[in-house]
This record gives sequence, C-alpha cells and structure tokens, in this order.
Amino acid sequence: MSAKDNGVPSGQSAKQDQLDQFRSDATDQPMTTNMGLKVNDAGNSLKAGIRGGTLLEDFWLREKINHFDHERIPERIVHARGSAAHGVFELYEAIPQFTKAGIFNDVGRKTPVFTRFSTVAGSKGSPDLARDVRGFAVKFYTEEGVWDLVGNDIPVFFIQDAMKFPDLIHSVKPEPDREIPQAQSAHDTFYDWVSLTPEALHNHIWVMSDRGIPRSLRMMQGFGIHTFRMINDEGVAHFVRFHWNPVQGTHSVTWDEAVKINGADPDFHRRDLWDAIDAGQFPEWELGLQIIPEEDEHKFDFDLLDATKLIPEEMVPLQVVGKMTLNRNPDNFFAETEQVAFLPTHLVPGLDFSNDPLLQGRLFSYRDTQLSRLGSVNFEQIPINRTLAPNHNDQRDGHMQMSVPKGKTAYFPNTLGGGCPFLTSQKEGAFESYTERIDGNKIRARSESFVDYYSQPALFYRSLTDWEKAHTADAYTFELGKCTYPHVQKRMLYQISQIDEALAQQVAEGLGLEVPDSVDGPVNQAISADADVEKMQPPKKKIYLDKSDALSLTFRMGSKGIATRQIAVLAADGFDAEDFTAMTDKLKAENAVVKIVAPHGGTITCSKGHDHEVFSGIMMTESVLFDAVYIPGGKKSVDALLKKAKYKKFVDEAFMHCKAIAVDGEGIQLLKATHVGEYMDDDKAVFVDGKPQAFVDAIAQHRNYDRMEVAKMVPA
Ligand code: HDD
Repeated sequence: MSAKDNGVPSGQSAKQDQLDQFRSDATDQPMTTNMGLKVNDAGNSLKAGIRGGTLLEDFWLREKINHFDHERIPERIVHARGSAAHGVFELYEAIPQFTKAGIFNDVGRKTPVFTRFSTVAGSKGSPDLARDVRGFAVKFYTEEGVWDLVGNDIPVFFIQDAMKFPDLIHSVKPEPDREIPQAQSAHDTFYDWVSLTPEALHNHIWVMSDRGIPRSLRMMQGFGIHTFRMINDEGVAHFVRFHWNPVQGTHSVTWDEAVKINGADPDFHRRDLWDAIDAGQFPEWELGLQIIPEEDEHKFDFDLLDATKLIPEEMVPLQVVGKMTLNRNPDNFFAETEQVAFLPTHLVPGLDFSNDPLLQGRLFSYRDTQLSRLGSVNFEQIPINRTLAPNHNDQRDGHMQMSVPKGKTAYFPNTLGGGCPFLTSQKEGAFESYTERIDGNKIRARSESFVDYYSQPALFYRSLTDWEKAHTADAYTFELGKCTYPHVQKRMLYQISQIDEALAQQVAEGLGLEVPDSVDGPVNQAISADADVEKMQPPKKKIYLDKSDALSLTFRMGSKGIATRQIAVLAADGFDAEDFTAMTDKLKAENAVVKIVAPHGGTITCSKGHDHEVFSGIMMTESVLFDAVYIPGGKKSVDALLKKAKYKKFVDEAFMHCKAIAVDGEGIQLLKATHVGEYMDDDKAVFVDGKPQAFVDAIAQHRNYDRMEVAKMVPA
C-alpha cells in the first residue's frame, strides 16, 4: 500500500519517499513464492498419494513453514510494549546563538520524525495501562544525519549511574523463580531494591502519582532527561534539557480505571493513538529547551549531571522552539515499530553529550542491544532506521548487508580508490566532539554532589494538588500492600517518611503498620565495598523552592477542546431525536467521537423513526473506555435502559471517575436510579436538560476532581 492511499493524509516527506521504495502492496497481485513463482494452492502440501506422506520436495511448504518458524525476534529487554507514528518537526525560531544544528536553524525545514512510545517493564503483549514510566523516543531524520532523542514521560530517571541499570530492571521485571508479576512494579523484589536505593525515590514518586497512568500517549509530556550540550558555530557550548509538552494537555486516568481498562481494552493507548491519527486529529507536542550557560554549571543546589534531578521551570524557564506533529500511522508494525532502533549515540553536529554517568553508559548499551535484537551490525540499513544523509565509509559485509558498495578499496587511507571516501573538516559539516577540559583521577566512585535523594521528591509532592496527593498515597498503599516481606514494607515506609511524614503516615495506616523512626543499617546500602557508607548517607531534605507549579498535572491540563474525546450515548429504541441531535451535533462539531451504547448491537430507532448505528451493545463495552456520558430523553428508551443493571453501573462508574455527565428529558430517571442521583445537585459536571456548551466545557476540563470526595462513596 503506498503512502498516498492508506486512508490517512500521507504526511509525505523525504523519509516517506525513501520508505516508498521498500513498501510492497499485494492489491490485485497474484500470490507467489519468495522468488516470484506464481502459486496455485496455499492449503495442501505435496503428498505421495492423496492420503500419503508429505514429500521433502515440497519447497513451497518448506519455504512457508520455515519462514514462519523464524518470524520472532527477541523483544526489547525494556520498553518491549510500544506504539509509534510518523510525523514532522517544525522549528518556530532559529537559535544559532546556542547550536549550529541545522534542525535548530533552518526555520523552513520540515524534519521527518518517527516517534515510539512505550511502557518500560512489561512484555510486548502486556496491557497499556500498567502503572509505569512511558518511553518517548523520537527519531529525527535530519539532513545532516539521524538524531535520536530517547527520553521518557517523566523528567527524572530511577538511577544516577548506568552501572545500576541491570539491577533496577532485574528487580522490577517478573521475579525469576515463578515469572510473576507481569508489567507491575508492585512486588517484593522491586521494593527491596527501591527501599535500599533512595536515588530511585524521585522517579518513583512520579510513577506513584497519576503520571504513571496517562489517559493517552498523546496527553503526556516527554523529556530528554539528561543534560546535553548544544554547540554553536563559534564552538561555544551551553547545557540543555529537552521537554516535549503535549498541545492536547496532560491528562491521566485513575487507578480504578486503569485496572478496568487493562481488562476491557488492553490496547487502549495503542488504539487511541492509531484512531486519532487515522481520523486526522494529529497529536502535537511543543519542544521546550532549558538552556544553561556552561559557567552556571555549579549554580544549582543539585548537580546538572545527576539524571535523578530536574531543573524546576521556575529556575530555568522553557524556551519553546518548535513543534512535532504525528500525522501518519505506520504501514506495518513489525517492519517499522518493532524494527526501529533508537540510539542516544545517533546525533548531529551542534549537539553533544555531557558527562552524566547514566548517559555515558547508555552510549554503549543501545548499539549493543540492537545486535542481539535485530541480529546484525547492518541494522541501520533497515528502511525505518536508514538515514536521509548520504553515507559512505569502509565498513563492509556482515549479516544481511543490503547495499552493494562498488570499488576496490575498503580501507583508509588509500590511493587506489582516489582517497575516497574522504574526510571533511568541522567547517565542512563534520561532527567533532566538544573539546572539554578534563583534569582528574581515574576513579570508580560517585560525586558527593549526587547525594541528595529527598529534596526533589519532597518538592514534587508539595507541588501536587490535594487530589493528586490522595491518588499518590493510594498508589503507594496498593503497591506496598502487594509486598509480602514486612521488613521491606517498613524500610520503604521509612524512605517515604523522609520525603513527607504525613504521606508515610497515610500509607502506613492503609497497610496497618507503623512508620519506623529508623531502619537497620544504612538506607543507602554500600554500592562499593570501599565506599565510606556513612558519608554517602542522604542528608536531610533541602527546601530551595517551596513549590513548582509545573510539576502538577494541572499545570498543562487545559485542552484546546474536546477533539477525539470518546462520548458514550446511552440510548435504546425510541430515544428523543431532537435532544440527541442538538447534543451530538455540538459534540461532533467539536470533533469529539460520539458512540451509541445500546442494549444490543446493530441499529436502534429514534423518536422520528430513523435508524442509528450502535457502536456497542452494553454488555460488550465498559464505562472506563469513555471520557463522558450523555443520556438523551425518550420514555421508551430510558425505560429500556433501566431494565439493564449494567447501565446503572456504567453511569456510577463515570461519576466515580469524575467524568462529565449530561442528560435530557427522561434521561434523569436513569441518574436517579444510580448513586449520582444522591450527589448531582451540587456537581459542576453533571448537566440536566439541554446544556451542550456547558457539557463540552466540562469535558475539556478532563475531570471534575472536586467531586473526588463524594465519588469515593459510590460503590462501583
Ligand atoms: Fe533505555 C530502550 C529511555 C536509561 C538501556 N530506553 C529504551 C527506550 C526508551 C529508553 C524510550 C525504548 C526505545 C524504543 O522505543 O525502541 N533509557 C531511557 C531513558 C533513560 C534510559 C530516558 C535514562 C534517562 N537505558 C537506560 C540505561 C540503559 C538503557 C541507563 C543501560 C545501561 N534502553 C536500554 C536498552 C534498550 C532501551 C536495553 C532496550 C531496547 C533498546 O534499547 O533499543 O539498550
């Protein structure tokens, strides 16, 4: 299928032109063997007699089964579960003062991108709504080469040094003896490790907050996390941190929804991303930079090289420089989303690394992992990974070499090949590593400037709204409640108490435990036999900023509208056509997705006798899959709804999850038959009789979290 006719606007670009050369399309084509031999039978093997044994001669059978036997490649060791899309990055303003990178200077350029979102811990087939960090990896196909910004949706990482990465992942993955639990951090080995590794607490509290369960991949931020460098034409460097902010706003679901969505639609995020792009509702993110002059490196209360620390936006504001739009779904999941290989070492002139010890380790890991995952040193030749920049060197051969290099020479220097490929200078566009003065002892240790583990998780927690705080406490309680070793639970409670005593107290109450005043042994366990463990114990938390508004989900919660929001219309035969049209015309005009949930599939008839297509029968769907609920009037319709208990559960759940609800006419009878009836009078997101605009405004707010206290009373 070509880029033009897959039903979505093509988002054609130089990268799409390149991919077009590899796309194949079987429409109107005969079936053939791999060698193009036409075949006349795809269901019977070649036999010695109609009931006889299969012949070894059957090359068609062997080709088909042999290919099938080798279809799987190892899943990613982390971030195995992912979804991706093509798009474009456009620059708003050139920043030559900071970097010479073409992508940040050429305002007219539309740089093609391929972006893959993922969960971290689960396997390839795990559910989307696991409580987890989300990967946010962007491949920019720039004119100068590929730049991969391989980030996450949380601005800080679990650990400070790559040396600990295998320990972190081994602790969170299913336990090795019985391979459970899948895609969950709520188990003993993870908390044994976290409670001994307080540098993980900052990332961890983000995951315990609603950030760990986003409403949509389109509605989360992205962060490059590490401090990188930008280098300008004069060779002057600035430190930089990268932020992606979703134009759709930042939104999450509640834990109760997440648990239920995982059962009702384990592909919820993948489907949501695909459907939005397919409908032409292209998700967008603005790229913001936090730029720090090199001379300011030591001006902060934390170390810029420490990936467990964020730089509050109040200290270094974001400079928004451009926008990414995802405008095209992949044609083939395996060829594109699975085979795409992101490497932090893929970068372009004008950008460079810092000495962040986590980043430095990543510079080794990603190329290494592609070799076992994709099986060959030639993985960069796979279509989705190919650069748009012309590329020539003397690297040759290897499994699945796809190009046919001409000439006699594959070495440098040479005269027999005319000295080609030849070297270029920095001025001619060559990449050169930033010249950084290094003066120090070779040492296997950690800088004391990294030993502050509680200040920033505490800042994060202080910056949350009350409802975010309540959700965070619930999450800690749930997760620790799954641990079976009391000493692990207690050590974790102690760690939480160092962040916030009231939070620890709340969690302890839920667990039926006491918050300990101290724990046996150092809380930052020796990571080196020679380390002075006492010296490396975290100091009491510092308060260098009372609060950072940008850390709360609410800071970027405002949506531009309700496009792509899923609205359930609960209706049966005889529903009021006028109510329905007034409300749904308004919702559709705002590009919301209106779906009728009827007592059965097929069609239902309105009061005017017209047939309306049903999206789903009530028994085949769940309230958690929708953002809002509308019930039109019509006595016959509402009476039919009242006869099915699932409708009451549907409405109660929507209320409990703080969603907007609107009813017209007799629709109120259904509300009165639910718990909503008891609480609706004072609620600012329950609308009775003909208030389409107010309903739309409430959906755009995502949730009415003011309702949270009463919503807790609803047994749904
Ligand atoms: Fe990593 C994949 C993000 C630290 C080793 N990582 C991977 C992906 C993302 C991240 C988004 C999925 C890419 C894709 O969609 O294919 N990783 C991060 C971030 C980190 C980080 C934001 C810290 C700031 N990672 C990190 C360390 C190591 C790795 C410290 C090892 C020392 N990461 C890997 C890996 C993966 C990977 C094992 C698995 C699949 C892959 O690379 O291609 O090499």
